[in-house]
Amino acid sequence: MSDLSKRALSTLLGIIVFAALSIIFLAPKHHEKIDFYGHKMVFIQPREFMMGPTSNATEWIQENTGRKDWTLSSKAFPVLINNDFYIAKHETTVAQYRTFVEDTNFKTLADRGHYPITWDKKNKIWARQPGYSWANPDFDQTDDCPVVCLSWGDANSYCEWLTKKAHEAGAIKPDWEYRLPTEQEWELAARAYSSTVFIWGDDPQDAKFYANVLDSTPKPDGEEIATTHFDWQDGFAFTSPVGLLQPNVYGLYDMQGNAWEWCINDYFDYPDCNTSNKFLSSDYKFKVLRGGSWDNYMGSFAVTLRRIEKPSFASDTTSFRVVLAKKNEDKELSE
Ligand SMILES: [Ca+2]
Ligand SMILES: [Ca+2]
Repeated sequence: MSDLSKRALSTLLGIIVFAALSIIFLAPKHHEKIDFYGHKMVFIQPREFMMGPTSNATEWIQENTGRKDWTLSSKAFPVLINNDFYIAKHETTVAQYRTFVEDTNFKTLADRGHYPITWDKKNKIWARQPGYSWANPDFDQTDDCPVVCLSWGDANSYCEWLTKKAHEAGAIKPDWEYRLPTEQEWELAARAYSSTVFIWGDDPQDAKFYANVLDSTPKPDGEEIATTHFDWQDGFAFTSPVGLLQPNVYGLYDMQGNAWEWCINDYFDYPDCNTSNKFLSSDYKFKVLRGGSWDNYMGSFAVTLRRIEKPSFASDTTSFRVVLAKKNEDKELSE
């Protein structure tokens, strides 16, 4: 090979190596999936989207749930999310929450005597019953099931701990944090690019592919199943391990069903809310849960449906998933 050819080959190799290194080091970092303490995170592209029920969704929810107080919106409205954020692929699990409790000796509201709502089999009512908590719900769970029986504060405390751990480990930038999603972020992530009643379309029967719902799976103790339930058996009378069914377009699992998910912002009326992605301090003392659970039937799975509860509310259906985002200096939380 002539010197000229060798130089040409060397130059070519140099270009290839430079191009490869450029791809590795100069590619947008924000598309990386960050996995800290087992939280696999998915980047959600900031953009404007239509939040709240489309007209057909509003009609459908009101006809099928009779719970207008959970929707309170007559039409969809545009929301601009202009901050980068990641959202966890999965609900937070029993094992993840246990790591937090063991590290901090944290006491949830239930551990302090404010027991979660569970099903009173004797009196056949939902009631606060002593003894139940995230570590001991009223049914068996495996470590990879969503942790339940959590109040808003119980969920928020986990996020604060995770942020502290991540900063200590240098896993996230100092001005980023783990926290609960805003409703805007949750709904954008859940909908992906859909405008249908459910994340999978308009047919509630397709829930069987995407969501652990209230179905006809027999209860282990032979307990009677509520009369309004889906007529298939998904094999789970209570929570299921996270990620068993199909994800949405973003690759997020159990956005509908399995466990309700707390959002960080105060409850606010639609459409008189700030249409950007703020935390919305207000006079209200309520928070919002999204997505429905193992104990819900059709209406609760409308992607826009809002379950409004006091921050101290907890039941054997309440859980959360984390978001990773730059700290919001504007946030003002009611508590
Ligand atoms: Ca089920
Ligand atoms: Ca869920």
